[in-house]
Amino acid sequence: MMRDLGTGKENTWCTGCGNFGILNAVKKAIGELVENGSKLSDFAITCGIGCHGKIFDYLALSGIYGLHGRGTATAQGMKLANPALKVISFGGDGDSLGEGLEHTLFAAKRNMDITLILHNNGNYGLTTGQFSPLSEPGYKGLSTPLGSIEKPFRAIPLLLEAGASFVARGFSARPDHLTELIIAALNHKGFSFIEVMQPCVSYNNNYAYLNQKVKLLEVIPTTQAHAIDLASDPDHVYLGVFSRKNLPVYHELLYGSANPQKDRPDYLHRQDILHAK
Ligand SMILES: Cc1ncc(C[n+]2csc(CCOP(=O)(O)OP(=O)(O)O)c2C)c(N)n1
Ligand code: SF4
Repeated sequence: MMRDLGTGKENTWCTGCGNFGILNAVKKAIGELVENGSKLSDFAITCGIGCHGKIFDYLALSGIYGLHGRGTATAQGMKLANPALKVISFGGDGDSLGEGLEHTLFAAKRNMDITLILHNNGNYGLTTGQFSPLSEPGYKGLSTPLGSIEKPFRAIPLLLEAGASFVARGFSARPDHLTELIIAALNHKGFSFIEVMQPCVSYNNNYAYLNQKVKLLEVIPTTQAHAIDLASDPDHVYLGVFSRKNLPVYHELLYGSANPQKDRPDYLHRQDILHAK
């Protein structure tokens, strides 16, 4: 029987929030990996601050509840301290591409062997609907009552340009497809990024729009230019894998196959090194 990764904590997401689909897909993906030989202790999670971050409370996994925008910074530290871990970072669109933009882009640039799951609800949900770097033009919220006049970032082109070696998009209302993407991302060696389109029923209920526009990619695009075109298509929200490349990963460039935690000299040996003349 598949292990239940729930914590029993009271769930405070709004009824109908897309975060539920993401939580279920993550549980299913990790459950399947555990059935196929991984151990729960192989996984570690981190998050930023926002509605997305509450997923930390609902998953019985070890990790660090990060600061706003610092989920990928925390994840990089965890991976470098113990490269044997599969580290998953959960970020919001404001969190990862606003406050934490530089951490996200540099983690991708380094091809850090971690997974970032971006909960893209197109606004700052927890703080009641301010516009985010991914809000569509015209988005009306607390800080843009007349509609946003800014052009949004497109997460997939941004992360592809930054150097992410696995880039995909899922939809919270297609949990089986999302589960497959999460398994593929966790099995990928290198920086894996999944943009999850997620309605925020309270401040940006784009469920009907997304449901009508989503379309599955049939194959992985063979060029970055084609991947960017498809990811930016104004008429469709393509779902699937946009790019998957085998590239050197940061911790191996740094340490080779060593693991600083497991290979750490004991206390007396460290004292000897410290006091050696
Ligand atoms: C440095 C810092 N700035 C601002 C805040 C206040 N704050 C908390 S959550 C949040 C917005 C979260 O939006 P997003 O990351 O898109 O996540 P969502 O709630 O939509 O899942 C803000 C601005 C904070 N906690 N820390
Ligand atoms: S405010 Fe939006 S993102 Fe936050 S729990 Fe409610 S529906 Fe979900």
